[in-house]
Amino acid sequence: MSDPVPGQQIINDGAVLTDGDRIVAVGERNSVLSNLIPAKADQLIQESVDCGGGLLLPGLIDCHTHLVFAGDRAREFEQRLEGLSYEEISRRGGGIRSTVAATRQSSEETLRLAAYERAARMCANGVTTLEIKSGYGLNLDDEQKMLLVAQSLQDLLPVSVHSTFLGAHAIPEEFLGSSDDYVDLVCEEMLPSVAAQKIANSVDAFCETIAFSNAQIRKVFEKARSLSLPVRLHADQLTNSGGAALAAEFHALSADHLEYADEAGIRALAQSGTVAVLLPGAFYFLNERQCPPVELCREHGVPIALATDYNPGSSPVESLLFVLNMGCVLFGMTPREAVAGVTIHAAKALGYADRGVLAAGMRADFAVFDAETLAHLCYPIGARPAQKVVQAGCQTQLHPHVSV
Ligand code: DI6
Ligand code: FE
Repeated sequence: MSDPVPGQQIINDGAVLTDGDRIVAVGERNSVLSNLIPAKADQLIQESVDCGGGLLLPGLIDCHTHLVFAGDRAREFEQRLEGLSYEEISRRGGGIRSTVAATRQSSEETLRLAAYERAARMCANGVTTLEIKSGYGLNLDDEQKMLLVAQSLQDLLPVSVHSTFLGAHAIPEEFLGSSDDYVDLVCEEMLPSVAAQKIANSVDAFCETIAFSNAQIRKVFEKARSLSLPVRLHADQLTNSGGAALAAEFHALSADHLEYADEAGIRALAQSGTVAVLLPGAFYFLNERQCPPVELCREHGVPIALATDYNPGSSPVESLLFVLNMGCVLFGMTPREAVAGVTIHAAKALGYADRGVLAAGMRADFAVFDAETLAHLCYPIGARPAQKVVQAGCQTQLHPHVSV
């Protein structure tokens, strides 16, 4: 299939040659093999894996999750079914703050075990890079605990973790009525400590009427910039608060959600090179009506990534494959755009130039699916996990009992 976009071409009868954790060559089988001295090809190839005609993609990248948490929000799910809104539940002290209470009470080991189980199921779906946010601790000790748990997952599973400090996620109980004091704590104590310990790769914040104002987020981002930490933003999810423009002003890696972003916001993202991360799981689960501006992103050339937003309150969605389906059905994306959203554009949303594309020099992260075309991958719901997953050049063991 010819396609002008590099890295988005489907090659029939293709092959990938790797050396250690890197790709050496990719293309049609014959041309890949011609990279090798023919007489020595057998000796040079130490291991060959037949993918059985499956669809081999770059390892999938879930660039927005909150998967370290304790407890659940099933009671709030019921309250929403009874007619209460997500914002109203939050104003009554539930929402993010109820997960904060459970997470603070949970030991690092208990959190790790639960997060490990969730991440293992995501890996079985072909995920090889996972972004994980803090934001349910909201004090230095508990934020630190979450970030350490997040980072430790890459020692336990075949996955690379990008950890994100989300101290400005919600105003903690003890700072209700004095949110500026909490923002000062984030800027003066938490951010410097997180940066010194190198436990976060980036900084996120929640810009919303029920969370932090633009002025407060500007303070957090200025501090992050002074510590050389890149930023990203939960922007314009429930209202248009100018979040997209704020993210662009700080050259954020990504602006996430964006349901209520307007054309000025999208134009600003285009100019700053910020990726739009769309989260159809939260849109679906909160029963939202306002779709994010996909067409404006296309018009202005803003790359669109898709992610699970996996969290107990607004998106209890573990499957990035289901997110592909929702991106198509709910947001009108094409299967090709959806797959680009969990590979090449998701890599950009995390600031990575070494993955998300099958090309020489890139990381040897792959997932193989029993699918003929990208449409075959996007259309079933919850049916087929990955058949094979390779991370950093090593084929990973897929545990059937944890696959979904
Ligand atoms: N927006 C979201 O969708 C998640 N965080 C955020 O800022 C929700 C987190 C939660 O409800 O626990
Ligand atoms: Fe989120």
